Amino acid sequence: MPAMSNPSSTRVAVYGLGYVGLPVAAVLASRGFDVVGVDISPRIVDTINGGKIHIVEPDLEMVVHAAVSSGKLRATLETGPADVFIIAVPTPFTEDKQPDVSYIRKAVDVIAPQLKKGDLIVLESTSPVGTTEQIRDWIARQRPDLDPPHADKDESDIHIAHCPERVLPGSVLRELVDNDRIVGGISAHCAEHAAELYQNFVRGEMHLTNARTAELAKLVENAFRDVNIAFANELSNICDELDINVWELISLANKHPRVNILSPGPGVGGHCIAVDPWFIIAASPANAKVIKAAREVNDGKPDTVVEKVKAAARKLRAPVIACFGLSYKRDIDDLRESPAMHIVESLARQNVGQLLIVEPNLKSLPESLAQAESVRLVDIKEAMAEADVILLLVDHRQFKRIDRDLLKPKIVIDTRGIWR
Ligand code: SAJ
Repeated sequence: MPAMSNPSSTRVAVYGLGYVGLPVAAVLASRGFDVVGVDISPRIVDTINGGKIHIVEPDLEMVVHAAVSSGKLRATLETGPADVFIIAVPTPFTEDKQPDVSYIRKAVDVIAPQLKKGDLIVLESTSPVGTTEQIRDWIARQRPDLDPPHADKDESDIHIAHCPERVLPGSVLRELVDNDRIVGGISAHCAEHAAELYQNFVRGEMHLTNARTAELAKLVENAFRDVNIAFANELSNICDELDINVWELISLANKHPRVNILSPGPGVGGHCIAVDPWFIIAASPANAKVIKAAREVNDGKPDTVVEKVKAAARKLRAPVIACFGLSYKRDIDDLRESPAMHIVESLARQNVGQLLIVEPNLKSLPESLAQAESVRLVDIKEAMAEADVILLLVDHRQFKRIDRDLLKPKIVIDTRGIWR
């Protein structure tokens, strides 16, 4: 499949400059496209136009800085016409665990008036099944002058496809280029047009399909991981009850050639794995039984950890508890759906003791904790000197290097098994 013929004369507008949109925008700019990044936050727009980034992601700042300096990437609050529109906005869920596609709707409302014949719209955001077709219907209502794509029709004035992002936070730049991509078009031509775009920077294979299959494939990938992590978390609960070391157990079971159990932890966080399975459950509640049970096991894990800490604190007169890590996983600053945050907030709310937080990826505590009197952000040294209870929540690389002898006199609750 040929790459898009002339990147320098193709303008790409990327909506949403977050963990997905910003790397995509920067990489497209580095391949010579004329890229406009659109975000609703003036702070994010200013940061990027200054050649800097607002998130922690290895090497990304370098690529953004180069793209901005070369004039190929600029961020803006308002948009104009483009040839390609990429939507990379959040798709959270509501309180009753229903998908919320309102950010996509808002982006489409801004894009629709700017569309012209031949334009391509790509939805990168993880989305419930049917969203790409929904985008087509929203546009058709606003732009009756444009012939919209349909599965059973070869030609259309515009093309719409879903090309779900699959990058792992912490390895985004490598995975953006190396991973295979699923490209789901509303029609076959839509998929081909989107694949041409991605061909410019993706070294992995392109797999063309329809939009609904692409939507479900993305959700299923994350549900698969959630179910497997739930299995590990359930094992850790069983092992606690039976007084067996779960880490030893898993490493022994994994010696079997067809067994590969993942690692238990304090719960599952992030904006993807803890969220996406609910989109499947909402769409097919009667069938998604294992997927739902897995969500419940993983969501229950933070409270199990809180109970362990409370039991340890009860043995002390004025407990000082050092909580190592707040982010949802190692070596990033992302706090979204973080089980560590949930645990620390719960301990603070219940006044379990004085809480010393160690989080090398943050310069200050998030607002929900900054106000609490009993909570302080400290460095590793201070935490080790003052705490009676050491609660390991995130396996950041700095924590792995801690001298095991310093841990000996402490009550250690290691939810990730890094000090075993
Ligand atoms: N976790 C465990 N035990 C494990 C592995 C992970 O407790 O053995 C926890 C992590 O600590 C974290 C959560 O699970 O709290 C999720 O972390 P992750 O590294 O598995 O995944 P994410 O959420 O950072 O990224 C996922 C990836 N999906 C898959 O691996 C199937 C990524 O490829 C997706 O692009 C991303 O979701 C997304 O945006 O959907």
